[in-house]
Order: sequence, then C-alpha cells, then structure tokens
Amino acid sequence: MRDELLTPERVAEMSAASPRWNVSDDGRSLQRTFKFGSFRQAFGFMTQAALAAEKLDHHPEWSNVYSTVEVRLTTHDSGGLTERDFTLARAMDKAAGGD
Ligand code: H2B
Repeated sequence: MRDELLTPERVAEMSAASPRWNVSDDGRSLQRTFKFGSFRQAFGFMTQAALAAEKLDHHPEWSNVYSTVEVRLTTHDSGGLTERDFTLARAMDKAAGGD
C-alpha cells in the first residue's frame, strides 16, 4: 500500500512541530544532522534508530562519520514526504535524547 503524500501545507505544519529537521528544497525529504560526543554514542543512536525503523517498517537514508550522523527521510514508495517520515523523525529525536 502506497502512503499518501502530504500536501505542502501539511508538511509546513508538521515540520514546525519537528524544528530540528529541515525540509529539502524540493519538499520531498527531511534532513537532520546529529552530532554526538563520540563514535560510541553515534553508533548507539544508530542501533536504537535502526530498531525503531524496523518496527515502523520505514527506513532512513543515513551516513556516519565518527560522531556525526547525517539523516535523510523520504517515503520511496510514494516519491516524497508522508506521515511515516515524521513518525520516524520523532522516533530518531527520541533515540538521540536531549531535545
Ligand atoms: N522506507 C522508506 N523510507 N521508504 C519506503 O518507501 C519504504 C521503507 N518502504 N521501508 C518499505 C520499507 C517497503 O519496501 C516495505 C515492503 O514495506
């Protein structure tokens, strides 16, 4: 089942509620750079986020260099942003702790 794409108005609303994430210029993805104090913390975050992603059956595009994790969220099956991207964004915020 293909999830419905969010309207630009809904994307604006939802991204206001997830202020650490940036909407890409084309409006089709969310991006956030997570910075940690060490590689161990970054990888711990990735482990937790990976388990959350599996539970949600929604997966990030991401890369890790030392203590930095760059994340891009989009719904490939739908070709843009859906509710699932924001759900995973919130789960990743939670996994990162802090704010
Ligand atoms: N993750 C993301 N980010 N986008 C998708 O479209 C997607 C996914 N599709 N994870 C899921 C898995 C799909 O392939 C399975 C069959 O549900």
